[in-house]
Amino acid sequence: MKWFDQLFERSARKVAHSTSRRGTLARLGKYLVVGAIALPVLPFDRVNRDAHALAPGGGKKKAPDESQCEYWRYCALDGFLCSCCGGTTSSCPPGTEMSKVAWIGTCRNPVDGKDYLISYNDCCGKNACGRCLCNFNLGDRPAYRMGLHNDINWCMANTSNMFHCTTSVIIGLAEQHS
Ligand code: ABN
Repeated sequence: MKWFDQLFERSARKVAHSTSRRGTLARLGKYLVVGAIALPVLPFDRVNRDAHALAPGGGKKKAPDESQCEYWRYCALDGFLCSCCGGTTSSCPPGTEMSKVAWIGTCRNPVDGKDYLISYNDCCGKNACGRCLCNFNLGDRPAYRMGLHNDINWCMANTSNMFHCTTSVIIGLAEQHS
């Protein structure tokens, strides 16, 4: 039975050799190295990566800065931006009240190329905010046409006539007349 013992011993050694801890680790290390080299060149789909940050022209899109006079909704705004005064583009800062009357302008949204009616309501009840004064006058007409003039304190119909800042509320799409 010696031959049988030898055969068994040899095959046991072979198994032990090929499954040794060092051998397994060496094989694992080899796979890791090959994997690390191969992974970056695999064909990942990167088409949609950063898609949200791409502008139509392919460049990086910057979020519109609503505290800058150049923001499209302010094309006919004359006053202090409420977004710089504790409010937002379309809401008044705490402690002030939206004007009951307003001046309406028409501005083009560069994102969709459409014209929108914008209501420039003043916020009333506190003294002038003094920050982010903007004065764009698209469609503005001289003061004798009051409804077409933007240089007016629209707090005139409120309990307090004190002007604080101006909002830009989107009313809807402007009708196209041909
Ligand atoms: N609508 C803004 C404003 C307020 C007071 C005076 C002029 C303009």
